[in-house]
Amino acid sequence: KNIYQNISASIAKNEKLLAVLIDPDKMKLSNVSSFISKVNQSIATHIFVGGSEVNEGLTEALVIEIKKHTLLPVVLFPGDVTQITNKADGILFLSLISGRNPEYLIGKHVEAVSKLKDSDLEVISTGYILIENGKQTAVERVSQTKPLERDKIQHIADTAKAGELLGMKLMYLEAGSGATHAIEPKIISAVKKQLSIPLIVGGGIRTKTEIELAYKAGADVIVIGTAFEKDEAFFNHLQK
Ligand code: 1GP
Repeated sequence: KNIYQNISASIAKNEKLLAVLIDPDKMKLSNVSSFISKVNQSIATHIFVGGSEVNEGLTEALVIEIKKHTLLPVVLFPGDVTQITNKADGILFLSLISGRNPEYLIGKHVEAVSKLKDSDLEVISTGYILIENGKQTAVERVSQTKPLERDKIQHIADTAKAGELLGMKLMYLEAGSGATHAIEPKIISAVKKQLSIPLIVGGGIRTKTEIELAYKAGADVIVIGTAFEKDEAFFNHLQK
């Protein structure tokens, strides 16, 4: 269990990381083998599994199937406690620090402890910051929180720094799955400047150019789900 250590080591070597996000509600088990073979041939370094709303039981079955086909670390990115399974390697223990709903700041975490204390999952404390994107996202609807305004860049950066000062190990800037616009580079760079922990960026990234811009602005890990769901040919542009 050294997911976090490996992320930090990669960043120290100036290597950029790419996580492919798989939503258990959208991926058919019968498609996992061919999808993962494309992931394996690409520059992807991690597989994240999760979604805002996932039927119980789907996550574990999906993780078991994914693990049959890859050696990449499989990390849970759960929208709810019901998505926790010991079959994965680690879990982003997310606190939605852009919002003010106590359930998503600490409540669900307390519920999760009974599942986590007997598991071998590497638990990685992660600050999760939702940034407005012009339309309501699933995270916003499910968590009943407001995203941070995208033009209040100092406030976004201060929120991220507060998370780091609270001891969070990773910071995740989220535009929302399927966002029309990815997080702007100027937001990424302002946040990065204040942080000394790794920065994850996701939501609405669908081209190689957007990936490069986000890396250049300071993203250490980029998360992409929808673009691969919609068109697996996108992997062809991201070969090793
Ligand atoms: C969503 O950040 C992730 O939580 C990925 O977003 O599905 O838009 O790639 P996309």
